[in-house]
Amino acid sequence: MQIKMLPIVAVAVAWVAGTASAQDMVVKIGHVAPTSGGIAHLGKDNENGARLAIEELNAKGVTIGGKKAKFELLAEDDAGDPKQGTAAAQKLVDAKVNGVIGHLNSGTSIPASKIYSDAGIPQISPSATNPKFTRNGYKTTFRVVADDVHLGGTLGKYAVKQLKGKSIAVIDDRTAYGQGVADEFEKGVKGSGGKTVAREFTNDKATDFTAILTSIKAKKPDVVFFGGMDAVAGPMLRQMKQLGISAKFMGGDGICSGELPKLAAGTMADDQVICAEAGGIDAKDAAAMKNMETFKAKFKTKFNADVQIYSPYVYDALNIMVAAMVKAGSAEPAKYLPVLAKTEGYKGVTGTISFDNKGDIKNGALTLHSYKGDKQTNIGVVR
Ligand code: ABU
Repeated sequence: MQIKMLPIVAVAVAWVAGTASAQDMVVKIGHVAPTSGGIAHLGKDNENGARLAIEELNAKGVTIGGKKAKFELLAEDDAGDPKQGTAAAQKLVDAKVNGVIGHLNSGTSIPASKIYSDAGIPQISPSATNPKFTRNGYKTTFRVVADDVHLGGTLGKYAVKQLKGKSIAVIDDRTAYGQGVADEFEKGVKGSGGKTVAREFTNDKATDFTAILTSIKAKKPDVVFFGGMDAVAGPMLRQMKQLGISAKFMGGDGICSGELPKLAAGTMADDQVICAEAGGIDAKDAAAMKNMETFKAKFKTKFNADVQIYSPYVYDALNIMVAAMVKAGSAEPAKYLPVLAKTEGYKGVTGTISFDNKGDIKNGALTLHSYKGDKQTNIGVVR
């Protein structure tokens, strides 16, 4: 065997570098959202929340079990499609990620949760609100937002009690999220003594709602609820205006974006739209509001974009996962998962986060918003 001799200086440098890298560890965090398709603007918002968290963690320097951690983001696009969602999940499992933040949609997060559970990899969704997500008994599944029972039920009650809706129409996009939140909204309306006069459906890629809106118009609704995302709600609002339907328009977190006024092309009247973010902080909590403003300013500086909906929730979810790794002294899923499950009182930019025994946020907040012109306005936090 021929031994190639290195100059002494090179040997010394290699030894130092070798020592340093032996003490370092790479922690791979998977992220999945639709960064293509109709809600790509929301998917990119989520992904940027993860990028900001990773960049800060690497800049700060985090030690896990005595080793300096270098965090890497493995970002996947599932296009909001359940099949692509499971393919993305399998790809991340094969890449041996230490944890996953995502997916954005309930329709992708739910089937993907089985894949992560089978692999023992913790998954925190920052935005999937269908209650089934955390009700399959998987120990690896968590979310940092309130669910559709809370969202739909609260909005249904609001439609009857606050808006005094007498003739309420409901439309959904037949996705796991849209149909589920619309069902809960209907229950909330009925539970508050109100009445729904129409139930119609479309799909999450539709652009023409003339037939269902014409049918709804005949029922003279004073409130229209839409279970679905902003990319469909925007054109629906445009067509409501064209058809002369001036009813209040309500929706869950999926329509509650900064982009909605643009998607509706300026057809939203002031205070016509009421939506609920599936989390949020009380405007009276000055310190929490300041933290959120700081987050939004950092986000704007880094990405030259405003927060849409979920990027602060992604940011918190990723930091909660890393905090559990630090506390457990290990980034191995089996070692930090029990610590993650016991997360209690984590102070994030979206508020205080604790998990219950299903992996749901305890005492999750909702923030009701409306719009004036192209600006979102805050109505208030309800729990
Ligand atoms: N929560 C609304 C958007 C994501 C989802 O649940 O499908």
